[in-house]
Amino acid sequence: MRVIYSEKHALRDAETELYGGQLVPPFEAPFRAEWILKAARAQGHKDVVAPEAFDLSVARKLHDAGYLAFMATVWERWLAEGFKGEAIPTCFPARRMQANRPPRDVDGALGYYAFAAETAISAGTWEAAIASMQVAMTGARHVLETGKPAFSLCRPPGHHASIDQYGGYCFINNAAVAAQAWLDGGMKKVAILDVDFHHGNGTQDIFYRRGDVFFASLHGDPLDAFPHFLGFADETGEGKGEGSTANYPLPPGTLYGAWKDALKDALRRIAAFGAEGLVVSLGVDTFEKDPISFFRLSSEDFLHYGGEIAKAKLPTLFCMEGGYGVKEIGLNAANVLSGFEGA
Ligand code: SP5
Ligand code: ZN
Repeated sequence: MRVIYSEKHALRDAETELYGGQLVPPFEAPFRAEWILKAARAQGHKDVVAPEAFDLSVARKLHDAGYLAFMATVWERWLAEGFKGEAIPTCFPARRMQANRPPRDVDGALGYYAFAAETAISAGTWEAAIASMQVAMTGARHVLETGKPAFSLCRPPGHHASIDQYGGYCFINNAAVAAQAWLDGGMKKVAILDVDFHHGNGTQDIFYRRGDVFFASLHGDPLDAFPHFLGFADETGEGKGEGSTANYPLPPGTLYGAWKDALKDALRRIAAFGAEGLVVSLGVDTFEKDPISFFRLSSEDFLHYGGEIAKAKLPTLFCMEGGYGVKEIGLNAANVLSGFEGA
């Protein structure tokens, strides 16, 4: 399978993540993309290309203009304040406060445009996020033009980035941009299948009121897992989007059997929707040894579910999302691609 990879991912190299009351080295770090690329190559996915130089015009259709302007300048503004650490928000528009006036002050603006505080902004973050989006768009173009599948090795990930908020290690919603690029290129209906351990709150937010993109997500129950405040089964879409969101929250300790049942139901819903293309938000943090997650998939299970996704027989783009800490993230991601092609 064609793999799209940019060395610019390495520009996203924050020193800190707020975790357990400490500033620790981030789980979402450059080694991830390197290990995944190596494992993909080792399984024969050797057609690796660099991304094309797409601008932000498709992203501008999905993300708020004020949000994108903030992201482009926040690091310089933070430095200009004379702060010594990385940019982390401390004050949020909480219940019964006003969330309609982006503050002038950079500290305030961070809280306005972030939904979570674990993700520190550092030098190079925005450049890497744009490169990651280009990786997704280049994969989308390849699938649209050839009908063949592709793996966009996106880093930083994207599925938590909403219309106007970053967090969960995500800044631009790569999978959403890829789906929009397909619609702009002539597809009438697209599906996004999110198999990352965490709910794709950003992707859901972006398409919640639209009828042209079906969003299905299998994830840790928000009552037990990040992002905690979205991803419940009763969220089904709104207005033109009513019925085009499907959430499968699953409990701690979930094994492949129950996970696969949810996957099959999601794929059935996607087929009924009439999607012409499938973007897979591919997180491998469902692995049994993932350091921050609680599903129990084995490396073989990834191979198997790649085959299940292939049964949809749709033009398919895989966009890398999460998966942390352990050597097997490469094996598990490559197994999904190999399972897809072997089916
Ligand atoms: C793309 C992606 O996978 N983003 C995930 C961001 C999760 N960040 C918050 C992690 C909090 C983990 N809490 C773990 C508790 C373990 N008992
Ligand atoms: Zn995740």
